Amino acid sequence: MNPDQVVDRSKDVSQPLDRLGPDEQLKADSDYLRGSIMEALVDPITGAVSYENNKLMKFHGIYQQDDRDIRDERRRQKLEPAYTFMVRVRLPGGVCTPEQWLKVDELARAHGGNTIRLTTRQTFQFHWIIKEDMRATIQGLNQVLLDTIAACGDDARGVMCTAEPRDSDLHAEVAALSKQLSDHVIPRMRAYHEIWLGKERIATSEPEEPFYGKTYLPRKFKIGLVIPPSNDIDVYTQDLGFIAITGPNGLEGFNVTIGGGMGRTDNEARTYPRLANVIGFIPKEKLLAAADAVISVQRDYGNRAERARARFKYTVDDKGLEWVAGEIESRMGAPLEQARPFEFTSNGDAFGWQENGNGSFNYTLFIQNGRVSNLPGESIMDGLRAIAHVHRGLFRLTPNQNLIIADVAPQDRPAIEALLAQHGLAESDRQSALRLNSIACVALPTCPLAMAEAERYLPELVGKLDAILAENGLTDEPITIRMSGCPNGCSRPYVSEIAFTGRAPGKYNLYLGGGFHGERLNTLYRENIGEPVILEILSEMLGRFARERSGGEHFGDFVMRAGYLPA
Ligand code: SRM
Ligand code: SF4
Repeated sequence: MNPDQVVDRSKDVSQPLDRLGPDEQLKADSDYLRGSIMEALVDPITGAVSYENNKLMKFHGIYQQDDRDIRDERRRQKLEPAYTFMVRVRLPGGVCTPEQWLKVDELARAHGGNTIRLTTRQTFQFHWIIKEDMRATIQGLNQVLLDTIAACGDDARGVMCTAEPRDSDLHAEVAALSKQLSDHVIPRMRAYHEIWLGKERIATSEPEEPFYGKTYLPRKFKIGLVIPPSNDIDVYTQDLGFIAITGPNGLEGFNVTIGGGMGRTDNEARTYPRLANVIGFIPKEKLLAAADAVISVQRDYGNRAERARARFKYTVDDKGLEWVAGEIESRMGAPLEQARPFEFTSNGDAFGWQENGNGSFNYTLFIQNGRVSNLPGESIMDGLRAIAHVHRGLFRLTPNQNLIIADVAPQDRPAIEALLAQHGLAESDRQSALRLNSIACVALPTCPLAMAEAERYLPELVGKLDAILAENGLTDEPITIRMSGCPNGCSRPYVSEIAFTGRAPGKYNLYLGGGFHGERLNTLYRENIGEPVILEILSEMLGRFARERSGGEHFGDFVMRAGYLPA
């Protein structure tokens, strides 16, 4: 056993299955996530897969969906729903090469409805893929060394990392660690290689999943590494976070955060968003050991009976922070050191051209809600394909759904600038600061859980709020605004200064008072309201904010101080 790897991976660690929820039995009976996916893919009778296979395919990074815009019409015509699949790539730290970009672009044009979606966790999603095209899509990704393993499912997901590479050496080191950590924590999943890549099943007496066992984790588990002063990954919303701490010689280690999460269910007070706690410091050499220790605590003590309470944040609250921290220390075989000082200043992106410490440049492109497609006057998809053909650096997807064309050598900058201009992208950041700080989840028409629009509506609402901001001289005032089509919170709304979560078509809960750099949860202000009421409320508040704010005060802090919300 690697001495840094304190969890013994040589035993099958699956929990006993008595008194556990149905998903636990499903996982246990799945033959390590194989189920009958292979057969389902070639079943010509339906465009869908069974309920069980759909659940298992999430571990492979795939979700079955149907086009909700035409669901009723299909029902009227007595047709099965228009089934398609969403495929999510695992992209640690959001880093991809131009070659990988070109392949993603090619696959999206061939199978994914001519569009790519950049997500809030720095990766690509393809939508609209039909069952017959799924293998070709995943094999295409494999050609450029991309995979979709554990992009969803009850396992440790793709690891996030601060996107902005301005302090080049530090960033390179932390980004490399996020990749190493992602490769370390994903399940072994031989099923993935057999089903999608046509590899032979190998008979072996070795345990297939020495760390996870047959039942994997109780629920999804999210990890992120962040480099202050940016808190772009919203580290306090991660199940497990690592805050980079530097000294005179660069990266020394990380403060460890545990127990963050956003999801909640309406009218279910036992579910709630929770900010992570900082539990201590680890030297950088202990990163993998610390992750193993934390994930194994959740594996062994997470709630496997009640899925709605299975996230790590509830384990932390149910068992107690001190107990969980103690268990982590004992599994690490060393105490956590005292957390070290750090400071966050924002969770947004710095747009336009920025110079790196090593003399190269980055261009951060604003991509509204992460939607890469070709729009009239703004051919984002064609433009980025053209740039990928000449770019010699990397692309970095940001946690705010934007894109950094990174590591551009000074002599290459004019060519990139010309292509940005040619495709209508050169002024992507000439927007109100509100729009530049907006995030919306996908929601309709693909998300089965959406109760209201998000991506297709927030841009319009921001346009109306922009008019109010302009009247009050606030166009350049950065305010975070996020919309999710349901309470699950995929846009991380509960740490935003202004947030909406969908309740019904055209109706949202309004939350206010989140911290500007993600340090404070917001509070429910009004329930189930439509656009006229939203505009009326925010018009009054933004007017007062413009007149009464104290120097440099952020909107989220102002609504708290002005007494709109309980202290
Ligand atoms: Fe999410 C489920 C989309 C980030 C909390 N999320 C879903 C599904 C897969 C719906 C489903 O279960 O069938 C959505 C697919 C919609 C579609 O058509 O694409 C979906 N989530 C997304 C994305 C694409 C939103 C986006 O617009 O970018 C993000 C993909 C991230 C990625 O690349 O992995 C996305 N989801 C998040 C985040 C933000 C984050 O992780 O930083 C959260 C809140 C943080 C958290 O997990 O606490 C989030 N998604 C959820 C939840 C609620 C989990 C909970 O604890 O209750 C669900 C529902 C569930 O798991 O049962 C969910
Ligand atoms: Fe779907 Fe809800 Fe997530 Fe939006 S927040 S993508 S509506 S699950």
